[in-house]
Amino acid sequence: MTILPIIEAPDPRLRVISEPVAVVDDGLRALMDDMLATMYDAPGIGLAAIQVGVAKRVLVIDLQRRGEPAAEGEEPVEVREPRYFVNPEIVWESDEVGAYNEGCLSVPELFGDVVRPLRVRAKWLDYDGAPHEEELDGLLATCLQHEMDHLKGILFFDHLSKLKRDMIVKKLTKAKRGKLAA
Ligand code: GNR
Ligand code: NI
Repeated sequence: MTILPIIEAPDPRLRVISEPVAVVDDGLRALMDDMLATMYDAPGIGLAAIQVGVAKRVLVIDLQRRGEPAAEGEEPVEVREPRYFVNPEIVWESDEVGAYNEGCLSVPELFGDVVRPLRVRAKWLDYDGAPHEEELDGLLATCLQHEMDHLKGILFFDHLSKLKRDMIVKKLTKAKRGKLAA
């Protein structure tokens, strides 16, 4: 498994529209393994393939809830629950919306309150190419919508007011200039 470099905004590659996957094969599974390793390393709770430069409709999510301590006095163990979404589609969304203070691995250290439907019904293929359809809520629903935006070249700050968006883009551009000069 390889930890891949994560593309950071502003970068035109993050605006590319991702293409549907034709078959879930070993090559795609290797990409999903690398994406998961990259996401855990970052660390983040989700990653879309385009964030590592691959324009395919593939994303991984692990909300990484902290588990119970294995024994009294010990550190809680990380419960890994990776979820793989290939060719995800939202087939229904709730009228009820909510705001969540979102971040993004491609927008380091910057956050903004994004309003989205609280519940969605989604269809996708899993790691083995098997179809699923489920109604999702909570952070999983928020994260799935955030990741699916990446597949359309949309970043979380595109949902904010122009004032807040401009502020974020300015900070990102400045940070990038600093890195290039270093
Ligand atoms: O790690 C991440 N955290 C997060 C927090 C709130 C809403 C969405 C996210 S996704 C983000 C990882 C990422 O950039 N995925 O594209
Ligand atoms: Ni993101």
